[in-house]
Amino acid sequence: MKENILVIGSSGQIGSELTLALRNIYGNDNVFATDIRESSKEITQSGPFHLLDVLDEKRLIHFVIRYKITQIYLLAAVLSGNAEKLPLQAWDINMKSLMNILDLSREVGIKKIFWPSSIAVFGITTPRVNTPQLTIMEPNTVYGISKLAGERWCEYYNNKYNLDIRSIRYPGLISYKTEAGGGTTDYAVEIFYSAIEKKSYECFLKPDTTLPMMFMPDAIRGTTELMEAEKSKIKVKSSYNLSGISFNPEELSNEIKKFIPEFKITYNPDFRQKIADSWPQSIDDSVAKNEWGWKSEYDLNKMTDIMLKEIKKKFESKV
Ligand code: AKB
Repeated sequence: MKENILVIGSSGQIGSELTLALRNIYGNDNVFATDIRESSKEITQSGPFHLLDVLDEKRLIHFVIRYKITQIYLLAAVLSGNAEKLPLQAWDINMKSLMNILDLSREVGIKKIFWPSSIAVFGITTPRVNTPQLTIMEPNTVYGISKLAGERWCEYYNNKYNLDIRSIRYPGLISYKTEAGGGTTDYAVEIFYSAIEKKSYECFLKPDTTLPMMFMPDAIRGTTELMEAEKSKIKVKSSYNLSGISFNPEELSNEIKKFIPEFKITYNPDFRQKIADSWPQSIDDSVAKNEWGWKSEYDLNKMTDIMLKEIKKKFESKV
């Protein structure tokens, strides 16, 4: 059966790359990119793009029926740092968007749904090193609470309505295609732009704040591999732990200095330090490895090399 894929949030950090990866798999015209703001030319000129608000239930269901959508990737969310500034609006957006998609999918029979969870579902009472798939989860951020609630709803719709919803607890994602979007881990994106532009960076986290991170190509491949895995292999109905590279600002700065020796970092922790201190330092992803063969491919050096090269190209193309 022909697959028609709806991507909600194609202008965001994950959506801007996942849309292109899905178009490579399913064909450009079969992947409908949507967002509340215009997406990149790479997306709007390679296949269908529509302005669409996932909170507009009527327009959403008309869109899904009109374009015979069979799979939905819901990537719209307010990330951790921004969510603390507007708690109730962030909760509203993060939860209403998911509930709209879950209920619409049950009603019209969507075959598969992807929804991103996060390491933010863990809190200060969670074991922080090699955080297990099943463990204590007492998040103390709006974003983390919304992601934990979302995981429970995904499992509920999986069990009650047999909806095939699949999810990944993304660590901090690092990419060069879009700039940082209000997350606590986004220092690890901003630092590369600042290193190229100013050979320096003021970091909003302490030097020894170790967090689980992942280069975007690994995250995109992990997402498509999860979505293409045999349904019988997918035993986790909430969200999978996935691990990439764990590092702290000092270690990242030292890696950048291998390519830009004159790079200087300073530290000025802000409100996001408390969020980072409540998150794991590393993740145990053995369940994803065993159930559907997940394996990360990028290390810190390889990621740093590519990030600096690609961001340098972006600056040079603006000249
Ligand atoms: C954030 O920092 O809020 C996100 C996340 C870890 O989910 N990048």
